[in-house]
Amino acid sequence: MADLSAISENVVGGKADKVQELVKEALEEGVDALTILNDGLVKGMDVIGEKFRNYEVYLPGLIVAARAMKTGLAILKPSLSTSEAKSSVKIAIGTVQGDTHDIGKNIVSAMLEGAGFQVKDLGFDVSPEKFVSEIKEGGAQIVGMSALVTTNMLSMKDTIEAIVEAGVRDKVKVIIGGAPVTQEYADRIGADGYAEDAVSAVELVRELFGFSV
Ligand code: B1M
Repeated sequence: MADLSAISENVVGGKADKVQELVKEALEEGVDALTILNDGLVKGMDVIGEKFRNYEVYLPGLIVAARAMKTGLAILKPSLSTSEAKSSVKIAIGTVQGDTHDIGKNIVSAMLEGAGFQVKDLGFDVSPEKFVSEIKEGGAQIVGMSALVTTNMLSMKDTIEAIVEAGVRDKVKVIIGGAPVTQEYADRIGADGYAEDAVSAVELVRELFGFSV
């Protein structure tokens, strides 16, 4: 029986090889990819985040844990993205300017892709101008922004303002998320929606486009 707590522990310990092995084993045993993600990998990141906040680990520890998480996520990704039906909805998603945290954004991106949407992942540290050009030139109908550092949330506001200034606000729905982000903040900056996690992000996009959830 797959031991998902061992996956969390090895994420915390930054043991990428072990994480890779355990994630593969769990998949082979038929454990659902989303369960492995939430109860194994994400749980490990929560633990390391708490330790970082309490000065029990420092930046190098955080970096190796993030690397281990990403190794596991890479193995899970094909199982998270299993949808056959492709929707015509185009989504441009990225972590906002100044912010390099991309693990959560990568999960949201994979889940949206898995749900059949056409996702363009812009990576991290994405400028407002880049988002605007994805709407104007790339035809994005949804812009998804992620932020993990509280001060970088301001870049979400700046991006919405840039979209308004470029005259394309009516062409796009803006959705935001990330650990410090809230529905209240989304309302305040004029975003069309907020999602707490990747599953809710998929539901939100479906709702915004009138698909059944
Ligand atoms: Co950083 N970091 N980090 N970090 N880091 C946090 C965010 C922090 C809370 C840690 C802490 O103090 N406890 C803190 C921010 C404090 C604050 O602002 N309130 C912090 C800090 C301070 C920093 C640095 C400044 C540290 C330094 O240099 N001194 C630095 C900042 C660099 C920068 O961005 N400019 C930094 C760097 C790093 C690493 C590079 C080491 C690494 C990131 C690696 C990477 O992403 N490639 C890292 C990590 C790993 C973390 C923690 C531990 C974990 C983040 C994570 O991956 N969580 C984090 C503490 C924490 O959050 N517990 C922390 C797992 C992930 C699955 O969850 O990203 O929340 P999350 O995504 C979820 C939801 O939020 C949601 O769905 C996802 C899946 O369910 N979601 C969306 C996310 N985006 C969404 C978009 C949507 C919808 C939903 O719609 C578009």
